[in-house]
Amino acid sequence: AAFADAACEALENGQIGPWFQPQISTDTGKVTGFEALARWNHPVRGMVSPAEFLPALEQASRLERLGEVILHGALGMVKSWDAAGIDAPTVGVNFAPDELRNPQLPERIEWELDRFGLAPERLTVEILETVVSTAPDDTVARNIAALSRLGCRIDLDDFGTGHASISSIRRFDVQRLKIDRSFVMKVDRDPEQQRMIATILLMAEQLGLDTLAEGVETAGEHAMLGQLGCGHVQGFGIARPMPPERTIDWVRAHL
Ligand code: G
Ligand code: G
Ligand code: MN
Ligand code: NA
Repeated sequence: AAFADAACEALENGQIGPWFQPQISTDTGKVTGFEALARWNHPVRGMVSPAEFLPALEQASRLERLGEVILHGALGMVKSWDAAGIDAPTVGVNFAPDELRNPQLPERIEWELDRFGLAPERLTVEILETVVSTAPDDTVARNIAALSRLGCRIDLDDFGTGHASISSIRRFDVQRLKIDRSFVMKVDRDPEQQRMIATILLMAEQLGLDTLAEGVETAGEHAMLGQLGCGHVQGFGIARPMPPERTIDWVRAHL
């Protein structure tokens, strides 16, 4: 309970906010976006993982507030990129299953986009594959459809770990599969991994979906994913998540 109280306080005093991890096109090597990842920079403990504080915030019913803080920070970052004249087209924001159950979510997102004067396609909504696999409740389905209609991009996160049906991928107008790290690991050295990635990429191609491999840790994995035809890569091998103030210099150094 003490930890949950501290997390709630951190959320209000600005200690919790988004860091950003770049996403790269395998064709051009250019940055096509960043994923916003919640971080708690604790004055004593140092960096606290979202794996620890998300459950605490959820228990305290503060997940919605976290979502506001991260979305606000992420869209503000896009404005800063635009102002700096760098090209980093989209920001990806993770939405927890509980947030997707809030009927006000699409309105809130539209309102934030308006407030920043940003086109909806600048925001990529990351939804876990598991959310669309098990028949999602009506509100979740309505929310995803509304965000799609608004023009936000939809990424299916941790793809390969759930059981999204092809019909659900279609129905929710998913644009990109974020292939789970478990398939990416050692893909340059393991033929079994190559077959799995190749299968996912073939399916994506046939369905007209874009692809991104997550958790790319080595140059060998990066090169193999490019050869196999994966559209984008993200992972420690390209860059670790970085604080907002480092993103502009990072993009400038990677043009
Ligand atoms: O960045 P890291 O690997 O530590 O993230 C751990 C988990 O927390 C991941 O599953 C990630 O999707 C999730 N996560 C990170 N930031 C956010 C956020 O802003 N909102 C939600 N709902 N989940 C997040
Ligand atoms: O669930 P989601 O895919 O949103 O989680 C992303 C998480 O993966 C982030 O917490 C991020 O810190 C972590 N991550 C990003 N790149 C790598 C990587 O190359 N290796 C590992 N192990 N984790 C990574
Ligand atoms: Mn994600
Ligand atoms: Na993921």
